[in-house]
Amino acid sequence: MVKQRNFRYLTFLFAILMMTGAAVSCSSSEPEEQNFRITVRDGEPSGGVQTFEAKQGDTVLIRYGTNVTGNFHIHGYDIETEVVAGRERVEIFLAETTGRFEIELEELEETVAWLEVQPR
Ligand SMILES: [Cu+2]
Repeated sequence: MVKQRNFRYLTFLFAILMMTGAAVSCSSSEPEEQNFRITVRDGEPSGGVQTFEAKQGDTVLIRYGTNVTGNFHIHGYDIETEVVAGRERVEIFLAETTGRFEIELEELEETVAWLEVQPR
């Protein structure tokens, strides 16, 4: 009799813990600013081709640098940024569209990074 009551109490406690856990993991986080940097040397991204991760609604800030003047193109968002050799340029935009998008050095058709936007 006593054991059964304890069991029921534990089940109840477990259910409460599960619900609390679910509530915490489902709570949507506030939009953030995500900062990234791409440095290209002779058409190759230094440190390799990285994936920049953001969540829908985040502000994305990408710092571009290159030793050869060229256009950086974020596919999907269709944002093109001309970067002059030796001069840093910053592109800021709102990550509204979810998905995985190529960032390309347009003239060389070289993938320099990926932007991955997850649903919030
Ligand atoms: Cu392109």
